[in-house]
Amino acid sequence: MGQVAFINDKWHTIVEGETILEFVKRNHGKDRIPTLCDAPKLEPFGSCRVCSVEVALVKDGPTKTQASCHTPVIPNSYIYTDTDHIKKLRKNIIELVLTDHPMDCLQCEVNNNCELQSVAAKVGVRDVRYPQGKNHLDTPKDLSHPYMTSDFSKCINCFRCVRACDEIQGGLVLSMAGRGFDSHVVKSYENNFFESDCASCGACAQVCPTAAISDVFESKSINVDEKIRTVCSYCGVGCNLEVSVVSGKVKSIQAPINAEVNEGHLCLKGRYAFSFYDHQDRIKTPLIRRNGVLEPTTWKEAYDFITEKLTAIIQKNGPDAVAGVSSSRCTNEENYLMQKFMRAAIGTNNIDCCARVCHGPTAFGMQKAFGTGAATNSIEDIKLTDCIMVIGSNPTNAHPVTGAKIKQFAMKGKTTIVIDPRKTEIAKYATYHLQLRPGTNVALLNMILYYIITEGYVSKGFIKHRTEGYEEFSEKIKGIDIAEMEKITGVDRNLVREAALVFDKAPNAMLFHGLGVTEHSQGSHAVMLIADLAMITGNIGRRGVGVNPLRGQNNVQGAADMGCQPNMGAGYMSAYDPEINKHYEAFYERKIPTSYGYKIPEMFDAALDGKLKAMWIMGEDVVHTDPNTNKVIAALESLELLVVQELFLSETTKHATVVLPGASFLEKTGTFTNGERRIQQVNAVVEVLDGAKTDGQILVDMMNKMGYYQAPYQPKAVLREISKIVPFFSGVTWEGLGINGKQWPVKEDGLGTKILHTEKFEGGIRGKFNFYDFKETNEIVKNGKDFPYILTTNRGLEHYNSGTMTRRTDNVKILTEDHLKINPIDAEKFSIKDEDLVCVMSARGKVDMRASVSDEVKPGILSTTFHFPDVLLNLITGNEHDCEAMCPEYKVVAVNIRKSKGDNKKKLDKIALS
Ligand SMILES: Nc1nc2c(c(=O)[nH]1)N[C@H]1C(S)=C(S)[C@@H](COP(=O)(O)OP(=O)(O)OC[C@H]3O[C@@H](n4cnc5c(=O)[nH]c(N)nc54)[C@H](O)[C@@H]3O)O[C@H]1N2
Ligand SMILES: Nc1nc2c(c(=O)[nH]1)N[C@H]1C(S)=C(S)[C@@H](COP(=O)(O)OP(=O)(O)OC[C@H]3O[C@@H](n4cnc5c(=O)[nH]c(N)nc54)[C@H](O)[C@@H]3O)O[C@H]1N2
Ligand SMILES: [Mo]
Repeated sequence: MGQVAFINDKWHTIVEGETILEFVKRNHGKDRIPTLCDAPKLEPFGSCRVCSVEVALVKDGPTKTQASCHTPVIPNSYIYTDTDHIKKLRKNIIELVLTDHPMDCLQCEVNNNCELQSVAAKVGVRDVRYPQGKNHLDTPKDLSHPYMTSDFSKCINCFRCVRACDEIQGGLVLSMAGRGFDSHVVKSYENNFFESDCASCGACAQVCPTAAISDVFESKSINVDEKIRTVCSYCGVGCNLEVSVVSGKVKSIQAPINAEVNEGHLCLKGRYAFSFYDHQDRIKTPLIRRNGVLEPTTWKEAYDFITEKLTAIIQKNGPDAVAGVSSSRCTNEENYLMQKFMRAAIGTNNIDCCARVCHGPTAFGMQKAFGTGAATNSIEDIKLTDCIMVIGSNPTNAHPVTGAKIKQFAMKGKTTIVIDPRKTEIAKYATYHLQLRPGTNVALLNMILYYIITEGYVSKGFIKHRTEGYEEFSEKIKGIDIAEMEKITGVDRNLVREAALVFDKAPNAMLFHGLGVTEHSQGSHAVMLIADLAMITGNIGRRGVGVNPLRGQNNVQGAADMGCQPNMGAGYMSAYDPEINKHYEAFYERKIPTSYGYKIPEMFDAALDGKLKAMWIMGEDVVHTDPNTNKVIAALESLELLVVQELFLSETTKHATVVLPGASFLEKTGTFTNGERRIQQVNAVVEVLDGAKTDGQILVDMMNKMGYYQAPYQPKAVLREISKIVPFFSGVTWEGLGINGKQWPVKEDGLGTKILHTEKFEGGIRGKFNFYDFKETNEIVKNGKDFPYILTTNRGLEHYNSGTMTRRTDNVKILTEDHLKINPIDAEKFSIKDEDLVCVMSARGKVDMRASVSDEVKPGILSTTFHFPDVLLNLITGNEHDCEAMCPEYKVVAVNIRKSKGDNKKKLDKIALS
């Protein structure tokens, strides 16, 4: 038995390191001691002292009053939680706190959940004997922000918001000013959320125990009918949401404290950007194009129309004249059905998803090196690592909850290395920022590998026991021309050397990478060099290490797992191998093709060649987001049938023959798999919009219409089917997933896997070293002379990909346009000032956008986001793609610029006011 202490004379065993408050909560329930400044997920603070207890070192000995939240339990001590002295003290404190709070607080009156009032009731305070004491009651309310508001007259100086901003978000926007009676919360800019550096994560509003800071949705003051747990449908972090529902509508969203993924944190998209779901622009009936116009029709008519067309196309041209694009925004069950629809009902392997334009090279490269294409570790490992290298990833915008964790790591001065052509937010706090020219990852990674191999310590044991091909690989690395690589990357070799050796020395180092690695002609090569880096330093197979791609869409991991790629079926088994095919045929009870299937870019080429006649696109806006928009449009226009399953009319539906109204994640049940392989329950929060159907339902209807029997759509039954065919889902059951999900592989006994490749690489293989030399992209070789600037893309925090959803929320009030980041030296050359319109021209076309002059990029380099269709940035991106996985080279576009009058700026489609 371990050491003990006594609570009100009853003994209990102590858990090492716990505070008195934790000790009492664990043994006598969470309500035994009232608290105010204490809050889950925040460090103990000890300022309000409501949680005080009396502690004696010997039985009946003299006691000392101590704030339990930040005092460690002393072995054999005697803790008294409710003595008369303590009760009086607490009452007194709360009375004083209440003098800081307005007597007529409406929030307190209507709100049963007001934390301050409930603490007051708990300690027995009804009336306040002291006069109102605070002298900042006249602080104006902050009404600047669409989502967050403050009224500091209600503030009780508990510091919870300041600590949440600091400890949860790493925001440093809120702080305390003044002393004593005068002390008060201030924001970094004029007490104004909107103009401050606030990331609008809402963590402060969630922790505030009064309504000094709150959501404008006023969640705290409304009695909700129901709170339902589900998973966010924006990025691949997979944050859990607690959705409050009032009269069948979403009222507000909070971050569940017990969510393993997001631990009480969310970003502004997850917490606030939900109003798209019942926006009046939602498509409410199927639409068929007649005489060039999309006209409303019935489901029956739409299904009959599609069935007839598809059947005729298949009869005339064979099933390979049909192709499907699945949606990483949809559930696993829906993605599974989409590929089954194509393979079993239509009879083609022409099925793909947005992983193609995203992390396809990650899956390919990691599969080649490690035998599995997925992230090796879990995000929680950030707590356990000594060094983080972030390559071509901008997580504070694109994966904000993970980004906040990495940012905090860097802010604490822990070793952080950022490889990015832009000064990203994390780069500002990083130990090293290697600001390379876009498109030169392979050269830079080779330099890093060179310094480790020639001057550092390679992990000989790991290399010997776990890998193959090191000798040949290291010889090639030693042969690289450092001076040449230095010139190519534009990064000082000494800086690279230092960063490389620091990374090498760290006992545990984690690698994170994003699209800055994959969306290049050498994307897969760079991924394999990252795998090499992990292997030579032995950073594989334990906590706090690994290769961790920050996967993009909420369910892009799942879409690929479910078989939404041409060459592999559900569970990543080869779709082209006749032996394996027998297994699929037996399971689907249908002849399944082994013929080559098109990847997305090949689909467009085949359409232009007249080989592909029909496409079925579920939840992707390819006209907006795939490269070389004019080519995509020409391809879609040459089809005989284009079916689009969508929430909204998009750039793509402009070319559709039939549009079918799908349902959003808030209306659906099923599972999503996040970027750390975590399969989580998605629960419908509201009814499916009148007139729409869940995407799963649509697919099942169509499979049956096309003569393939698929049982009535029930997501949980589909999950059962998946668990029988996907080997790493074999132990997955709906109930077994619980509230925090499970990381695959989930074995028969239901056990998930936090870390891959612990003893062996998957499949028992040895890790494979691969060497690649830098090769200049054709885009520069062919077009660099005429178009001497390099344009690269990144993401804005507030908008998501094509923006069809976020542009239908108040996020448009925060970020209204795509801007071109241009270095002051280049801006000067063209007399370009902030907000001037700039024409950006490439070999494909031209677009106009507003300038934002900034040293975030080096001279010669330009950068922008791609969220707004009035720019339609992909008009200028090209056809170059990763040599292995065909991921488009979005990140290197040879362009030229000039000042513009705005004649290339398109008119935004009118979005109805929400
Ligand atoms: N707010 C928001 N979040 C999103 C999305 C969104 O649209 N908006 N989209 C989601 C999706 S689908 C995805 S895939 C993820 C993407 O998330 P990220 O992978 O972070 O994607 P990006 O911001 O496009 O690019 C990452 C970084 O790569 C850098 N970069 C460009 N070229 C190079 C290069 O040659 N080398 C290196 N080392 N770096 C380079 C860019 O400057 C940028 O900082 O985000 C997801 N989350
Ligand atoms: N220039 C440039 N272009 C890029 C990139 C880049 O870095 N630079 N990044 C690329 C990357 S990584 C990606 S992943 C792609 C993303 O490209 P897309 O997948 O086209 O982007 P989204 O905006 O996420 O589009 C999803 C569509 O699905 C709809 N939708 C959402 N939920 C549902 C649902 O439940 N059911 C149905 N039926 N529809 C739904 C939305 O309304 C939206 O129109 O963009 C790529 N394009
Ligand atoms: Mo993506």
